[in-house]
Amino acid sequence: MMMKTLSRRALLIAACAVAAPALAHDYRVGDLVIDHPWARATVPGQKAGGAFLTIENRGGQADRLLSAAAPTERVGRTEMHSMRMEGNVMRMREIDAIDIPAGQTVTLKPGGLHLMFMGLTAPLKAGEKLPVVLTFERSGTITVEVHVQAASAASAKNPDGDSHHKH
Ligand SMILES: [Cu+2]
Repeated sequence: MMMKTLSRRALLIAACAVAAPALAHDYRVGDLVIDHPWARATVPGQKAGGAFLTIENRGGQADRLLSAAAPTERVGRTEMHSMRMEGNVMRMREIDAIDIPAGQTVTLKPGGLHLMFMGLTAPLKAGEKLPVVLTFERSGTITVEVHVQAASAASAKNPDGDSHHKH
């Protein structure tokens, strides 16, 4: 009995070792490599939160991100946003698609293009993972895990990605 317990534990450890490469946290679909999807933790009452990732197109043909969706009741809907300065105010607006040119890497990051979880019913907590379904025009659909990270002190300088947004 003891032996059985031990060997099961050994198996679990082995399984974890095998799973380790997943910690690299990137995904491939078609010619696209999607790296490090993450979102900012939100505070109670905050209705929207930004999510970010990089998309590298290793192929010879352009692709486009057509939609993102978080299949959880905690998120009302997920939008794609761009940001630009209007005078001294950073404003964001919803866009229909994000172009992923052939051979290029598009970075969704605070202050730039981003995904926006709208209508949050509960805060996103640091350490959580949220599945998000990305649909590309050419490469199809893939589900990635968005890792929720604490909003860093540095991010307070960037008027993006969370409740400071002006629509
Ligand atoms: Cu936004």
